[in-house]
Amino acid sequence: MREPVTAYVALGANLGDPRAAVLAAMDRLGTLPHTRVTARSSLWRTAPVGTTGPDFVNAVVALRTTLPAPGLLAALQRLELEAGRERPWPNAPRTLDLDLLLYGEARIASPRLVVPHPRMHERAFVLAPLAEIAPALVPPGALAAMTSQVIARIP
Ligand code: PH2
Ligand code: MG
Ligand code: MG
Repeated sequence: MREPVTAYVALGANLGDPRAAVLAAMDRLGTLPHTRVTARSSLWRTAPVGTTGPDFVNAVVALRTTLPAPGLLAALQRLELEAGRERPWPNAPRTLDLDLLLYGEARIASPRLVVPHPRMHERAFVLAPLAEIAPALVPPGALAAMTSQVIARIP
């Protein structure tokens, strides 16, 4: 039996009913084999970064899992497909995006998966929800340096 690992997954959507999609995905993550959801951030409404289109709903969850990282990635991609994810062009509006941010202390650089997520520390829509559930993982001052990114916690 493998040792359980704490992994962090970023959720995002800006097509269809983003709020419902993100909430449903949080529940679905808890049904993955050998996996529990141990923390959920609030939902955040965020302006698109590096792309155009509707505002996003973003969130982050913590998982405790014994799935290996490639198995977890495959499960995330399956959930995206089940939510109707299409990829007509890079960063196109999407019904659901699930990004593996961190997998324990692992550093992974394979053609299919890079962990820690290479852009997570530039993105307020990742750091704000991550700070709610794992403040120690967000460098002090990081969010304050991103005030140009418009985000609001959904009450
Ligand atoms: N995801 C991206 C690119 N830009 N902007 C916001 N606000 N939220 C996202 O989830 C997001 C983005 C690439 O996956
Ligand atoms: Mg993404
Ligand atoms: Mg993605």
